[in-house]
This record gives sequence, C-alpha cells and structure tokens, in this order.
Amino acid sequence: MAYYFVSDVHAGLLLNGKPTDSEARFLAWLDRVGPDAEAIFLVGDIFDFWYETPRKVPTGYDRLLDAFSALTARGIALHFFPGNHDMWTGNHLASSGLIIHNQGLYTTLCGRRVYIEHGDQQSIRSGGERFIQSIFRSPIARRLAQLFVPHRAMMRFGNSWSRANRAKFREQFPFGNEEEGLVRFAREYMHEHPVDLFVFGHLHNPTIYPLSATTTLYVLSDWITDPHPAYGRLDEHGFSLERY
Ligand SMILES: [Mn+2]
Repeated sequence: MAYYFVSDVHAGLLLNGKPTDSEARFLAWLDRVGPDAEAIFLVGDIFDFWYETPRKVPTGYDRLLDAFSALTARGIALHFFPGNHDMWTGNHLASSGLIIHNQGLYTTLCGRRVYIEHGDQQSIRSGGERFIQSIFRSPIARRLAQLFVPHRAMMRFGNSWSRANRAKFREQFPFGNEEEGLVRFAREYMHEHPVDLFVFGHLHNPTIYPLSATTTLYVLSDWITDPHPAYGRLDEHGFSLERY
C-alpha cells in the first residue's frame, strides 16, 4: 500500500474553446493507483474552476465526483487541498467523501514527516496577488461570497480569469531556487518543525529541490500539457516522483 500525491489536473479547462483530455487521463490514473492506495492527496487545482454555493455547484464534473465517491466507498481516504482555482468548496464536494484541508497539513506517513499544501499562498509574485489572496483565502470572505455572489457570475469570472492566467503564464511558473517563495516558506517552517519532505503543486513545474541532507521539497506536475505528469508516491521505501 502507498500514499499518492497529485495536483493541477485543471479538469474542465477549455483551451482554444476545446476541452483538454486532462480529466480523462486523471480518471484513468485514479483507476490505476486506486488498488494500491491507502490514501490519495489531491494537492490543489484538481478542478479548473470550482465555485460552490449552498444552492448551486459547477456542472460537468459528475464522472470525477463519482470516481471520488467510488474510491472513498472502498475505504481510500481522499484528502483535498483547495488550490487557487478550487478553493470555493462546500458541502457538495465534501459529500463525495473528500476530506478538505483549508490549511497546510503536517503529518507523519510511513515514518516520514510530511508537509502538504497547494502552494499559492507561499509562492506569491506581486502585491496585487497578495491583496487578492488575502481576500479570497479568508474563510469569512469566502463564505460571504458564497452566500451573496451569484453562481453564474462567479463561474463566468472564474473561467475567464483561468484562461487569462494560462495565456499570461503560458503553462508553468518558473521555479526560483532560493528566491522561490515555496523554498523560503519551507526553510522557515523547518526551523519550527522537523520535516522530511514538502509536497506542493501550483507551479506546474515538476521539481525535486534538496533543502538539507534530510529534507527535500517536491513540486508536482500539472496535467494540462504534460503527456506524462509527475505525481508523488510514498511507501515504506520512501517518496518518489513518478511519471504517468
Ligand atoms: Mn494550477
């Protein structure tokens, strides 16, 4: 049995008006790893844009949600870390059995001390981004939006924002080594807690970055353009980034 880590599937993304095949490949991957999985960590941006209100949820994700329900029914724990594209979670998503972590998770798995988070809150590139983050990542602001911002308007905004992001950053954020926000965060975190591995998504740029002799920072792939996305697998022999 093993623990699996995957991020940035961006299911539902339209590129040039056409759906990508990332969701279909991700469903096939879930089938592949399911039989061997103790738990699967969904490390953010699984959906290209998820906005759920008490009365409405995005359409078109039935296959994915059914796959999640089927896995949790078999006793596989699914841990969902909201990314900047799918932080607007609610009861509908939770009812597929997902365990939603609105903060980074520090835990021990197979004897390894692991820190898991999507990473957008650590990897902030501008004052504007920080401002938007501080609003959107606040649980109260999110809750208020979900009560008062109409579903259709927010979905329209979210989908066009996501497309603009794709155009602006092409497909990847560069990994800035010691200047990288994820690295700075991890170095600070290590002062307070012993960590063997950090697992992030967000950058769409698979990375293995040693922080010390015993600590490594990993960034997972996205599934938009990479035909063989890198995902994480942890068992008693250790952690590895593997290609699907
Ligand atoms: Mn992403």
